[in-house]
Amino acid sequence: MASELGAEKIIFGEELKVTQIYNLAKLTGLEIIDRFQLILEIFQRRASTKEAKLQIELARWRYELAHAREKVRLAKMGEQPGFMGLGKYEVDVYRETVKRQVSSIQEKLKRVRKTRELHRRRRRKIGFPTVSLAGYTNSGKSTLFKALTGENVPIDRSLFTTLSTTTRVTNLFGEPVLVTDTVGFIDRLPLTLVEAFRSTLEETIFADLILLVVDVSESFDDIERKMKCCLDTLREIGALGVPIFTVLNKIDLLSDEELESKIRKLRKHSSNLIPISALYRRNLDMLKVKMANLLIKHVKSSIIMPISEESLSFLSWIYDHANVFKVAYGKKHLKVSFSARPVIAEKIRHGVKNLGGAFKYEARDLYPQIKS
Ligand SMILES: Nc1nc2c(ncn2[C@@H]2O[C@H](COP(=O)(O)OP(=O)(O)O)[C@@H](O)[C@H]2O)c(=O)[nH]1
Ligand SMILES: [Mg+2]
Repeated sequence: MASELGAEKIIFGEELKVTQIYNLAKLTGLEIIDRFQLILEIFQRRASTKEAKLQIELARWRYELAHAREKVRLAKMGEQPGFMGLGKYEVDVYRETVKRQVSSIQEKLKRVRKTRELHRRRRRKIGFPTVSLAGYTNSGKSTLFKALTGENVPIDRSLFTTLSTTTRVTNLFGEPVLVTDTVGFIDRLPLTLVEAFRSTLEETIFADLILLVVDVSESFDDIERKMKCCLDTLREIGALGVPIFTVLNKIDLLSDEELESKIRKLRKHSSNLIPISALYRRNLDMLKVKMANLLIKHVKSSIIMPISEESLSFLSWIYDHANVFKVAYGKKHLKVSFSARPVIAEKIRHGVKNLGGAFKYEARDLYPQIKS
């Protein structure tokens, strides 16, 4: 089949023994990748922090260590000299080298963990509210990610240099919000990859909100098991303080009655259940309003200030930073009503005072107006 398809690699969904990989490679002349290597590669692509990268390297070396004897034996059989580049190593020499690598990485990890907190604080300094999409592979995270961030959002260019490919900006009612697509949970995660998975997930999960994406078209038992596994893991890596919305995705695949009954039973695990279809963009507005309500609570205010060159340039600043509902021009004064995040409203209050105007809070904790 591989030669018929012109395949360059064969990927197995199971873990293979070194001998099996060797024999399959010999038989087909192709690169053989098993479950362990595939998962490792996915993590590697996702890892951007030093810690996550080291954890992955560690997992790779530990795998080498566990299979060293077998590899050397195969290399010595000599049919394929230098198979995996090991031909000239003796078992003990090789094992020693690998062991030294493992302990050197462990040392580095200890040092890296100390700087972890600093790293997190720096991330927060970007200043925008952040959302992480977590959940099992195939639940629809990337589809939702695309649906949320698909439109072009104009934003300061310099921001992009600090963003990875899996973080993008979305526009929530005029406010920029960062969305991160995280590495997916999988069943039968090889034990040796647990740490690598956690640190890859960990770096992306420190957000103001986590959207836990669940494939609600699966059987109830699967949904419940996966949801529990995600929630437990998130708790264990310390994301407990972050609010979690459980997004029940793929509602297009089930009947209303089915959905109702699943929601009823899932309430005991999560109080924030939001049914959507990411693919068919159903209920995305509802999701966005709930996100906005949490991330960008607005206060509604109005100001009056004397018309001057200064106040007009201040008005354009207000346009850039708040949702302006109405501007009314009098002979000498102008009146602006707007909603804005509390910090912005405070800045406006100060600005207006300096310009000799007046500021009034109309209402607090307002949902942002839906613009569209
Ligand atoms: N029917 C249906 N399929 C969906 C929906 N959202 C995602 N999918 C499909 O589910 C599969 C996995 O989606 P993906 O976004 O790659 O999942 P991820 O692994 O969590 O990133 C893809 O084939 C999607 O087209 C949905 O709302 N309805
Ligand atoms: Mg994905």
